[in-house]
Amino acid sequence: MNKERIILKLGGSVITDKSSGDCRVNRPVLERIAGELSSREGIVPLIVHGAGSCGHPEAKEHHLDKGLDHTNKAGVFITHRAVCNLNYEVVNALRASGVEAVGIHPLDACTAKNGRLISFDCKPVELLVQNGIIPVLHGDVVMDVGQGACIVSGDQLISFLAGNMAVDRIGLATDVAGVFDPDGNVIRHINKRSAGSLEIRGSGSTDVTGGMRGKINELLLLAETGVESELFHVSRVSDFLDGRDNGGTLVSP
Ligand code: IP8
Repeated sequence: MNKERIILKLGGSVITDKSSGDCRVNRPVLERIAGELSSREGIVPLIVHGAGSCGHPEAKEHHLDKGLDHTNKAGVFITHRAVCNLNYEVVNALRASGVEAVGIHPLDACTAKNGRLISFDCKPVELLVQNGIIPVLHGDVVMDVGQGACIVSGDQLISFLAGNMAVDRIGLATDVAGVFDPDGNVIRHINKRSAGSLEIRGSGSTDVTGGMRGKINELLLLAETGVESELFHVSRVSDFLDGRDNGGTLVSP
């Protein structure tokens, strides 16, 4: 049987508690998702996760989204430490469920220019997948040839991976059911044309990567390269993994 290669993004707001300013990992959610992944033989997943309360507050405090200057160098270490700690928790949850996984840290492997990734050697990720080990990547602070440093979101990483590796499906588990229309109904399908007229509300104020609007912009860029993605509520992860309707929003070319 040919296994399906899937990128699953776990939104920072689903794997952490963003209600307080402090880093709080949502372990029950991580354990549930790890259990879902461990029970699916026909899938080869790549996991990407966001930062939530373990990285966004630090990135904002040190204004790393605006670049590096003589005042915020310590922010590189502090922000990276926060997301790496979260990454360690995600990897541990997977391994505790019997899923072999290892963390990949963008700061170590990526270069950006004015906030956009310009290089990332995907070969180690490809070899991990081929050898049955799940790579777990995350949004991170990345060194930037234009502005010193920047914040690369997990969504931008998905685009990069999908552009440089063979992937069958891409799904983003979030704390909302999808993109909503003004009446509060999930818009089941968006593309570049229909997205132009959408009013998309941002998420919390600590989100330095643009919240839902940033996410949709990134997925539309991905769609322009011919790759579609699905955004759905975290409670529908099993539907996504099994290829059933997940009630969310499909972003397509
Ligand atoms: O939560 C942001 O990644 P995202 C990464 O996917 C940092 O937007 C370090 C704030």
